[in-house]
Amino acid sequence: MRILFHAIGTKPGPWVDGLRAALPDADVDAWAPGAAPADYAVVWAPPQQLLDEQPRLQAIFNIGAGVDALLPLRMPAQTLLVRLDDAGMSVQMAEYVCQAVIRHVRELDVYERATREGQWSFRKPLAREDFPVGVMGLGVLGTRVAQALRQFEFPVRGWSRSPKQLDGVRCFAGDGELDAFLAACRVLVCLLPLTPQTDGILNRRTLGRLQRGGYLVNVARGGHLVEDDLLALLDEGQLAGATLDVLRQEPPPPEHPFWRHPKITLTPHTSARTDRDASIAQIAGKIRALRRGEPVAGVVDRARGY
Ligand code: NDP
Ligand code: OXD
Repeated sequence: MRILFHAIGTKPGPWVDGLRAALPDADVDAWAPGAAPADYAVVWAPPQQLLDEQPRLQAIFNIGAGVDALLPLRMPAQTLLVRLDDAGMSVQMAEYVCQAVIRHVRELDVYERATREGQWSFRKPLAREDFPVGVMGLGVLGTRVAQALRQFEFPVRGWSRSPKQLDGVRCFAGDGELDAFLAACRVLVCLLPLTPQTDGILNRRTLGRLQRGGYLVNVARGGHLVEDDLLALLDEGQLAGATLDVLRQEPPPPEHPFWRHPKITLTPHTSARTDRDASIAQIAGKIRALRRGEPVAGVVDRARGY
């Protein structure tokens, strides 16, 4: 069995060594143009050339949860496309989103600014019941995030494509229930995959339906957000602020208004990082299962887009 590794912006050495250790009977190499035919590829945002040169791949393992960079590429219909499920990401995402929501509701940024200016003064605490949080996307990550927010006793709502039942979470489903979901939220967390249906879904119309003084946490993909609409809604006071981990262009150009906007907290696509050891263990387990002819979790439905 032969495996190729290629991930843009990532040194291949530790991944290749890790895959060799996890699958001692496999021949594992970093991909280079003209590489000998392989059975599996482990990738992040590969070039079309890799797929064109490797038409016999049985499965392509994406070392992330989102497959939006892979789906536009040409590949044989029978090649399985497999995403990471969780592999250490959901706990990180829960930490990140909870800190963003808590930071906003406890006004920690206001306190930080005040103490830096030498002020030691208290503010009337805000009630978490006044901050219903809506999680868009109740998949592997969204479910864990919704459960973590419940632990802090926030009212939690969720929205997904198909109906869900989650303990303590008021669930909405489908386009028909989107407006009712938004109206029931003051804080909105985006954990949707980027697909033709969800591209630009965070826009003036949808964000304008949140309860006034709303707050946005986008940890999914920059393509979900219409950036000018966010700026306008912040100026108008419809939204109180936003925490953005993802942007349409990463990094944004130096003149981008988000860098210095007082109501926007920006992080560099770091809310849930790929955990190399956990990912290698998961991918190796799936390769072993496929070789035994067993089904594996996390196979992407290409028509659905996630
Ligand atoms: P999943 O595929 O497990 O879950 C996706 C969820 O979105 C599902 O609940 C699905 O509904 C719902 N959904 C999809 N399309 C629609 C739609 N048109 N309308 C309503 N709901 C929809 O994904 P994950 O939870 O694993 O990951 C979510 C995204 O998070 C990734 O695609 C990636 O873009 C992003 N991500 C960002 C990271 C970062 O560091 N910033 C790290 C990791 C992931 P249903 O359940 O009905 O299918
Ligand atoms: C992912 C990501 O999708 O890192 O895993 O954004």
